[in-house]
Order: sequence, then structure tokens, then C-alpha cells
Amino acid sequence: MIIAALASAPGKAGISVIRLSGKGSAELVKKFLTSKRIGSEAEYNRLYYSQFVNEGEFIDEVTVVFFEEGRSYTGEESAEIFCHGSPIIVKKILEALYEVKGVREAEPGEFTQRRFMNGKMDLVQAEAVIDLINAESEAGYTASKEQLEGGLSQELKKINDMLVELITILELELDFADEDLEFTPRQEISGKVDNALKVISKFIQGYKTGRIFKDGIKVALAGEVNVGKSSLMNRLLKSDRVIVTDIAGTTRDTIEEKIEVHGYLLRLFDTAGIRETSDVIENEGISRSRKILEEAEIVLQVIDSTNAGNVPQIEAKNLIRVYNKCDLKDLSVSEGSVKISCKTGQGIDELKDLIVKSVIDENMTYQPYYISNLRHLNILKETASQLDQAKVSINESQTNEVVILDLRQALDTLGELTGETTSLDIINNIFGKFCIGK
Ligand SMILES: Nc1nc2c(ncn2[C@@H]2O[C@H](COP(=O)(O)OP(=O)(O)OP(=O)(O)O)[C@@H](O)[C@H]2O)c(=O)[nH]1
Ligand SMILES: [Mg+2]
Repeated sequence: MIIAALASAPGKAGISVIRLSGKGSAELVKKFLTSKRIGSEAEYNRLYYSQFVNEGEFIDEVTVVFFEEGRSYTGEESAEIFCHGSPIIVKKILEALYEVKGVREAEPGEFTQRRFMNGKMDLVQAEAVIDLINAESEAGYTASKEQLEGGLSQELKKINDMLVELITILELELDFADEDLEFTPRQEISGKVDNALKVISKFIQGYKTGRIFKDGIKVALAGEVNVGKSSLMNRLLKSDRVIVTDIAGTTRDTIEEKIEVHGYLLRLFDTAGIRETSDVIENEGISRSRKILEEAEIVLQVIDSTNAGNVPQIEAKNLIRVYNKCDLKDLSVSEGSVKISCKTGQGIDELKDLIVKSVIDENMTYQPYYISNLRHLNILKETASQLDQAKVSINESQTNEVVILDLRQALDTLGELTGETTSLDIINNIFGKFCIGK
């Protein structure tokens, strides 16, 4: 079955790209092209210019490229049509293609799914394609690019090979059970399981950092009313995004916006100032503030420098005290705190540096074990618990059969990550998150 869809963003643009994949794609497209140069001789990987004509109706001037089976994105014979970026032209071309027997509209992610099915990439890499398209920062781009290039897949392969080696040793012993063979000491087997566990726990620990690379750092702007939280939000965004007034209790809802600092995405949350109040709406706002405080990687406790005597304690794992309005009163602040003025802009760059530094080690570069996908984390945790079970079986001096069973289970679980043993439901679910045409 040939699939076809718009591969560029929908809407008006300079050009639009329509992609086809499946055996016979080139032959199919050629039927609509009038150029004499695209005879039966048309070459792959060459750009042809032609009119696109459907049943005598000239639709558009297009350029077309054909890709050979085995040397295309999907791995199948494919074609791409570049037309003027008009939604009407795109619609007409697609309708003409869908009219032909054996052609249908591609499902979301189906091109990439075919690439996966044809063994051109594993599931982890396919997931990286979505992340790459959705990346919102340099760090997110780096993480998904490395995953797409196979860094994570290679690390996973190492754990896989480690487990296969163990199973092979134990099976070999089973084969020679009747003979007087020197068995590998149980301690050695247990040590090898430990090695696999160590690598897996490195991945599990890398999740937190991986998330920061991919999804950014959650920063909550918190504090009492009127201290300048919303003013700081606007300063950081360089726009008048949120309402600022001298009335206490201006902000009632939590407002999220994103900025990029030193290549990392900061997800900023302006919150309602915390105080005792009988206002129902404001109270709802305050309870939302508290929730954000719990979830945030960093809490910026904004303090009014002119009223810094008795500020409340905020419980947070990572807290930076931000003394605002230093244009009105210039306090000296201790290390780890920062003084700023939202009015003049003083101290804002220093604050940005401090935020990134407090979460990211300066010399940190992306590592393949920085996983960022919850699916990956859950599978690795399950693999780890199955390996723990294998260790219990070894310690209880269970037979090789029992230990092999435990290890096989761990191996199968791991295979769900790369796609070897993943159920069709999960695969469809993953590709369903793609946009059409990818
Ligand atoms: N002089 C001076 N005034 C500031 C500064 N930052 C904020 N303000 C003023 O302080 C008042 C309160 O600012 P907001 O940003 O609304 O304070 P908030 O913390 O968001 O207040 P709530 O939303 O009510 O909790 C406004 O009148 C601001 O103009 C500053 O650096 N210097
Ligand atoms: Mg506010």
C-alpha cells in the first residue's frame, strides 16, 4: 500500500512538500507529470521540474524527487513533490493521488513507523524523532539528536549483551549438567548481574538530568504579595506579559511562560502572592501556588528589599532568595542570594546565571544515559527489579533453570525499550503522537 500526506506544516508557505512511500510510488507520481525528461528513465535522487496535471487539469508547477527502495527515509521506494505552498494546491494534488487505487492517506507517524518496521531505526530512535521536532531549547535539541544518532541505543545494547552472555553461561552449564564440569562460581554470576544492575541504575539516576535537558527547568516565582513577582516575570520575558499593579493580590492564577537561558529551557511560573485572605478566588490561587512550589526544581523567593525584616520561610529543595526593588533600598546579600531591581534591570543577568548554575553543573555535557522518557524509566526500573529477583534466586541456590527464567524476563522487558518485544498497542501509541506526514 502506498501512503501519501503533506509533510510540511499545513497552511500558506513558500513551498509545501507532499511525501509518498511504498512500492510503485515513482510510477504513480510520473502519471501526473508532463515533463518529457521524466520518461521511464527517471533517475532516483534527482530533482525534476514539471507540471502536475490531473485529468487534463493543470494544477501547479512542481519539482519532484524519487527515492530508491533501501535508500529512502522509510526504507521503501518513495517520492516527494514540492509545490507552491498553497493549501488548495496541496488539497488538489493529494486528492488526485488518493483517487488512485492502492493509495491512501498516511496515518500520523506512519512514515517513521515504516522506517522502524524496516529496521532502519529502533523504537528509542523513533521516539527521538518526535522529541527532535518538539525541541524548544539547544539542550532539548542536543538530547534528542544524540538519542536519534543511537547513543542511547548503543548503551542499551551493552546491557542486552551482558544479559545474553550470562544466560549463555548458565545454559551451557545446563547442557553439560551430567558431566563432571567445573561450574562458574555462583559469586561470579551474581557479580555479573550486579554489573548490569549498576549500569541500569546509572540510567535511572540520569532521568532527572535528562528531563532538564529535554523539558527544561521548572522555576517558581514565589513570595508575599506586592514584592514584584510579576514584575520579575515580565523582566525575564522582556515583555508586559502579566499584570503588575501596586494592589496587593494582583496575580491570582499561576501563569507559565518559557525562556531559553544558556541553551536551557526555563519554565517560569508566576504565582499568587501568599498571604491570609478571605477572598475565595485569591485563596484558590494561593493553593495553586503551593502546588507549584512542590513541583518546581527551583523556587525564587522574591523579597521586597524595603520590607525584608520578617520574611516567611518557604520549604523548597532548591531556593534562591531574590531581593527586589534594590533601586529603593540597597541591601547587602549573602552568597546564593541575589539583589535585583525589576525597575532598572539591575541583577537580572546575574539571577539567570544563578538559576542555571544551581541545577546544571557548568562542565556538564549530554550523556547517553540521561534518559528523559517516562516509558524508558519505567522499563528500566522493571528490568532492575527482575534482575534483583535473579540475584535472590542465585543467593537461594536455585537451579540454573530458575535463574535463567529470571534473566530472560529481564531481557524481554529490556527489549520493550528498543522495540524488539514491544506490543503493537504500545508501538501504535508511540507513533500516534507524531504529526501526519512524519
Ligand atoms: N521601585 C520599584 N518598584 C517595583 C519593583 N518591582 C516591582 N515594583 C512595584 O511593586 C508593585 C508590585 O509589583 P508586582 O509585580 O505586581 O508584585 P507581585 O509580587 O506580583 O504582587 P501580587 O501579584 O499582588 O502578589 C508594583 O507597583 C510594581 O511597579 C522594583 O524593582 N522597583
Ligand atoms: Mg503578581
